[in-house]
Amino acid sequence: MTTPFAPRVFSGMQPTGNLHLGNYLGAMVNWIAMQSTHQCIYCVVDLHAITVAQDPVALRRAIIEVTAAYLACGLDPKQSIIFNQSQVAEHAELAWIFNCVARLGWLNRMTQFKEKAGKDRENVAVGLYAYPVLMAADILVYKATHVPVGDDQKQHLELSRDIAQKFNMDFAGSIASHGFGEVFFPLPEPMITGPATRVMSLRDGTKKMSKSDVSDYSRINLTDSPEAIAQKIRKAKTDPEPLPSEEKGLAGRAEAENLVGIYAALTGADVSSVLGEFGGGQFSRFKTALADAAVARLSPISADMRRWLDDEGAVEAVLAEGSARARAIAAPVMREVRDIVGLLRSR
Ligand code: AQP
Repeated sequence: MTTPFAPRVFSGMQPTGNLHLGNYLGAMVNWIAMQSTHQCIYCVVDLHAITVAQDPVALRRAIIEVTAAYLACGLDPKQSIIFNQSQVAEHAELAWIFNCVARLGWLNRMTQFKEKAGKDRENVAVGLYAYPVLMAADILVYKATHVPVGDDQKQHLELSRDIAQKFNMDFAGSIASHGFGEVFFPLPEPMITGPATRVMSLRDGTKKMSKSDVSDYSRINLTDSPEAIAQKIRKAKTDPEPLPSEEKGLAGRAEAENLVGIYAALTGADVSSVLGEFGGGQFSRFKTALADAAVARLSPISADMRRWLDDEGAVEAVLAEGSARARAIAAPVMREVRDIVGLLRSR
């Protein structure tokens, strides 16, 4: 089926701490590649970060650091729009409209909310519950068609599609009578195709690597020194068996599978050739090679990040310019949404 929507990419990361290898291999590598094929909009999603308590000073710092990481990884502000979410008020405005479109039953199924709220569900912020609705607004306020993310975001993307579809159906008459075509919002496609779509914790191969894990040893941060990377990999949990020589031997060995997957993603090799090289050997030799590969990939990024952080004003200027460009796309879409819903435009 042909779609009336020009291809456009949107994605974001939360400034809840340092970016880590999971963010990089699960999403960032894809973001960089898509810059040469698509119009891309990359956001630092600061309004998502405040769905859990943040220290204001640390949050401000994290917004700058995550932006510096974007730039150091290779996002190009001339090619792509790079900005922070809270500077474009249309995200929050469309999220409210979508709060009135999304159904409670849909949100009740979101596994990330259940994991993050845990046993304290009565006490968490309403914003944490409504997080996927804001995410739908982030994407759809730009009528984005493609969303490169890690595997953990699959369910949220499905919800974005459900919200877009319900809006298109609920307001079909108004959309047509305003001359906005048959459908107003595209159904955004998840692109879960990074070199490692789910990188797991170095301490527990059944949990995803995460910024908010209390143990810094669970993740490799893009800012870690070569010594810290080597030490974290040396201490990474493994099992007593040697590495298998074939892929099927990784079944039931979550930690081994994770480390081999990371090495394959970093070196561009496939898992079977990694096992061909290291299978039958002890973890120590493999871990040394893994640390070397991680340091080779991340050192230039952390060096470039430090250069950006020496000039915070330059980072803020990138965000200000990106926000103006983002607003120029979002504002007309939001004006049309107001027309469709029956709200008056401001004069
Ligand atoms: N472990 C992971 N493996 C692969 N991809 C991952 N992503 C996150 N963790 C992994 C992808 O990175 C992008 C940005 O994620 P985010 O900042 O929006 O927050 P998150 O998904 O909730 O990541 P964290 O690190 O776990 O943050 P906290 O701890 O603050 O919640 C997304 O595309 C995500 O899929």
